Amino acid sequence: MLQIWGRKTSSNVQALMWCVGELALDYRRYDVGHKHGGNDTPEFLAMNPNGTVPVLKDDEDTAIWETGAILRYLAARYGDRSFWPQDAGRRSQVDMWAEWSKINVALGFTAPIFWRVVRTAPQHRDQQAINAAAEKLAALLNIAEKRLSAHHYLAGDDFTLADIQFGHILYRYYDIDIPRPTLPYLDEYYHRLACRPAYQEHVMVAYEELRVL
Ligand SMILES: N[C@@H](CCC(=O)N[C@@H](CS)C(=O)NCC(=O)O)C(=O)O
Repeated sequence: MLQIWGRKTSSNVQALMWCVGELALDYRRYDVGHKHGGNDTPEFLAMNPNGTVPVLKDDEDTAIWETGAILRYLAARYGDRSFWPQDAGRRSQVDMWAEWSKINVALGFTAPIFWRVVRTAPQHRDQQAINAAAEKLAALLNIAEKRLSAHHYLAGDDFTLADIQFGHILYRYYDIDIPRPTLPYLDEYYHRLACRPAYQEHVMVAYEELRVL
């Protein structure tokens, strides 16, 4: 059985848990990080010297950290060929969109926007910085919009690992109060993701405990 360390309000843990849910894998998850603590103990740091979540163990000896690496591990080990193609050429397309999503979209949303809106007290909120980050993110989402106007999913017509890396931030993106461009294909795509039981269970999670008032 998989063992997973990480609180369910962490966006990286959500990406991992969504993947675990899609692949219907058995797991035990331990609440670690933020208000739960537990990520600065010698035992935890021996698994992940960065003190961050998530961490995954699929056997007693090997800990894996870095969400992208964990997702690729699960996809390679447990995914089918449409989720994570075996052919290197086809896989490169899924990997490319997954990497793009992690580096640009997720990192362009979480700290510059989500943290500034939800994890910052209203009197300290920098609306100008939020608007600038939202504009930068909109340029990226426009790329996704074009892609989704021609394909059902980000890497093509199958649901793949790229959708996990991209789609896991969309619940929060649509839920918080920020300026959003009109992107009808992205809206439809999000509604398709929101119909998936694993998305509902692991991504559409209340984040009130993170809010700074
Ligand atoms: N690059 C790492 C980043 C991990 C990371 O920053 N995780 C955050 C949660 S999303 C964390 O551990 N924060 C400290 C905490 O929860 O206490 C990854 O992709 O796994």
